[in-house]
Amino acid sequence: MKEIKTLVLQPPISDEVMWGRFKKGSGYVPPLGIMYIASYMESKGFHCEVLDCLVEKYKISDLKEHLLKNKYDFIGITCMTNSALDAFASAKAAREACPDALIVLGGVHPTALPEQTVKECLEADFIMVGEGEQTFVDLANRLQEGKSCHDVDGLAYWGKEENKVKYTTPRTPIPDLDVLPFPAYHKVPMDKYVPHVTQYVDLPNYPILLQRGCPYQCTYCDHGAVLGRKIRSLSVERALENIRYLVENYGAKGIYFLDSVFTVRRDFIMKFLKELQNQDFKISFACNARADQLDIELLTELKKAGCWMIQIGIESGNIKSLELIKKASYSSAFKPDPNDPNGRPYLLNKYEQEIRNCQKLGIQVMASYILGLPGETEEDVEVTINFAKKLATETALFFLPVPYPGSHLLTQAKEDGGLKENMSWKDYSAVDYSNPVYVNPKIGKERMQALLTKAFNEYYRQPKVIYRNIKKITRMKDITKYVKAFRALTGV
Ligand code: B12
Ligand code: SF4
Repeated sequence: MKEIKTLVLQPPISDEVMWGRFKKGSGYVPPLGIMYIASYMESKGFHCEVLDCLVEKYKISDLKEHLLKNKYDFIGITCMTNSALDAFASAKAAREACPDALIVLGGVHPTALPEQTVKECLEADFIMVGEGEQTFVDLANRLQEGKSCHDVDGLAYWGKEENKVKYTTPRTPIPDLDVLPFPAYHKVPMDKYVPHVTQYVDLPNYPILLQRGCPYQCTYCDHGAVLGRKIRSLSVERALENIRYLVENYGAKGIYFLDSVFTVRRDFIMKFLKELQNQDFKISFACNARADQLDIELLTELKKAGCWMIQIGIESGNIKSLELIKKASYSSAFKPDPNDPNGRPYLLNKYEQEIRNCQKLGIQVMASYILGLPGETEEDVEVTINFAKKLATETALFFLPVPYPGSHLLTQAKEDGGLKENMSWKDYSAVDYSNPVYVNPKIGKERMQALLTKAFNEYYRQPKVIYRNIKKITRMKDITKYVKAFRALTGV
């Protein structure tokens, strides 16, 4: 049987699209999605290379040269919305360099918009919808056996005879994550990965995913499209094994848990944290969480296990906006708090309470906010900026609304009348607002951009934020890191 030569790749993406105003501190994270595909391929007996054009700082010409030199039979390209044009350009380069190769596109963007992606990227033979591991292996098997690929589950493609987009049976998510090998760390240059300066305290620092899926329905997020609403977790044993593997083989001192909501399954995470505390290695870690799920007991366990930072999507200081974006899963969260003499809504009080708990325990918080959501006025944006300033977390990130395909925010933005027509995928950058996809009609583009700059400038010039960050400097090497972070966030 013919041995097929396979590559999965992350396309070259410009720094402007990737990092925009955060360019000065830009960093790189191993692309776990395609690394999972490569290791799964390997576990099924296929050789599969991984090329991360971002960390290699490849331009499209470098990619083409690489493809010409290596002549692959099977090429998979990962694709997010803001960099969809880069993924399409990579597919074109792949087609030119390896004309007979099977070329497929997968990831969040094709999953949200399979029909459109098939039509926009005719160089790709197939678009893969959903999780890619099994679909990719099934295609490799067909290719090796010289059989047709058109009956493999989880695909969309252009039906030449019917002259329309056709679909195969949808692929169901992998139920047991323990069957997956660890991502193919050995296929990427692990020593080149240094994350964004705000995302670590100790290096080397690598990402891990313990759980896939998210049951929440925040309207600005399209996360559910690929990984689904149902939570699937590694077993605690397997999760610890993955960390140990990174510690022993790559000297990891820090971990970033990429799970959309690390604390979503309280029982699982409590058990995991207790076991982590008993290990003979120590790591510092950061994770993503929702404030409405936190409490002092959980935070204490997080701290004891080595958590130095939690990223929390606060998003707004306006309760009507929090309700619009469905930021809580229960409606009482938006109502006045019965225990508050001033009748402030429960969710805002909960945010403040849990941020203060983090501050008490010495866990840093990176809070993110969206300014100018549909329906908001300039005054509402000021309310959010002031709420952020009151919380005074060590780091705050301010974004303008980006209505991703597959998200309900897209409908909300359309109804609001602010969604741009004839936009390009690169306008979806969440950090470069030169040509935003959505402009709040009550505020206007120039004012939205000005408010964003104002938010960053006012926030990081607050003495209590500066003090809180300086207090964290306990080692000489932290000074350079904090200067870098300050410059990255304020753009000075
Ligand atoms: C880590 C991460 C990053 C990292 C690394 C990204 C990377 N390439 O791995 C960094 C910091 C660079 C990043 C940047 C951005 N990110 Co990000 N990121 C994530 C995060 C938290 C985890 C990604 C991950 O590893 N998932 C786990 C793996 C297993 O899933 P996966 O990557 O989706 O891959 C599976 C499938 O999609 C599929 N698949 C993926 N690629 C391919 C390729 C082929 C050929 C096949 C067959 C299948 C396939 O198979 C994989 C395995 O099952 C997700 C949220 C999440 N929890 O998923 C957001 C997320 C993917 N990011 C998002 C966004 C918006 C961004 C940014 C635009 C933010 C910004 N800075 O402005 C940029 C864009 C970067 C870009 N490439 O263009 C959105 C995507 C929205 C969209 N439609 O594009 C997400 C979904 C977050 C959200 N909830 O909105 N991100
Ligand atoms: S923003 Fe986070 S909590 Fe909300 S749906 Fe997306 S992944 Fe889930």
